[in-house]
Amino acid sequence: MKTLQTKFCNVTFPSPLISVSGIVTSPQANAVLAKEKGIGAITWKSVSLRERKSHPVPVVVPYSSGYINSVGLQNPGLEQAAKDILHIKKQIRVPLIISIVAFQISEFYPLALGVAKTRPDFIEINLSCPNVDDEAGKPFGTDLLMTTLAIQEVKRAAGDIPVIAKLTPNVVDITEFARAAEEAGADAISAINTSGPGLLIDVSKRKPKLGHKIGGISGKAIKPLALRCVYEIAKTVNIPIIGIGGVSTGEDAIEMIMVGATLVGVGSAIFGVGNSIFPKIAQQMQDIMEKHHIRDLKSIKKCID
Ligand code: RRO
Repeated sequence: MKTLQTKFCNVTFPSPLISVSGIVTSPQANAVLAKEKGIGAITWKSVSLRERKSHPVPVVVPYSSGYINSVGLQNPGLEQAAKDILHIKKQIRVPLIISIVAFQISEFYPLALGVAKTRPDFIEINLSCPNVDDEAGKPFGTDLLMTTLAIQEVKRAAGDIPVIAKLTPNVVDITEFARAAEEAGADAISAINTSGPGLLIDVSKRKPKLGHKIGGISGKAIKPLALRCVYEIAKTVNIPIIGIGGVSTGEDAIEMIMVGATLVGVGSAIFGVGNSIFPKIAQQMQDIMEKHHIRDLKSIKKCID
């Protein structure tokens, strides 16, 4: 049996397959997911300084090529999240990545400091949230200066905890943002967050299917976009990458590693299949490795010119 064990930022992961932020939201459900065979790490739903309620339902809608969502950054806020994290940390044996989200640059330092006190293995900065510092309401991750400032603030608070910058694909040149993230001190990059936003219409009701009308596109539809982004980022920076977007099979995961990812995020497929998607993808990866004489995952990483 080929090993899937993977080193990422000097932390050992039992598998490169990790849950992405925002799919499994309740603390206890994450503790259950962490026990699944083939899972390498858990990523927590983005935490903000203060509690946020969800957008009007439905907040996630499936369609023929994936999903669109507009959950609205629903989370209980830092104080409650810190208690939840400390409680769940005792129950899980895989690395824990805590995602954070802020609406002004000045929020990042106190937020990251509060999260760092819970001693997660990683802090991930979600740079694709609405940015109320900016009148246009753009996510931080579409502005190079904001990307730099957000990462610098989180790095200042995180101490020895490695920081991952989660990039949005909704920019003209994602490599500029990857370079800015590396130069600002990010220890790793995750890419991509949802694409779009998109819109689906219910013809019978003559209205949008999502309660919030528009939302991020995920799942199968964005796999080629994610592969292209990871490919370009891997050519640009020297820090490791978590490849995210439309992964639901072992072949998808191997493709992500071939274009330069070290870890591979699984998101929408958890909605579709449930927690058993992890042992399923892990087994398929091992079968592909056997069939194609792949010694280990390191030997195929970034093998595409
Ligand atoms: O909560 C959301 O609506 C959400 C978040 Br924080 C995110 O990062 N990406 C997304 O598609 N939805």
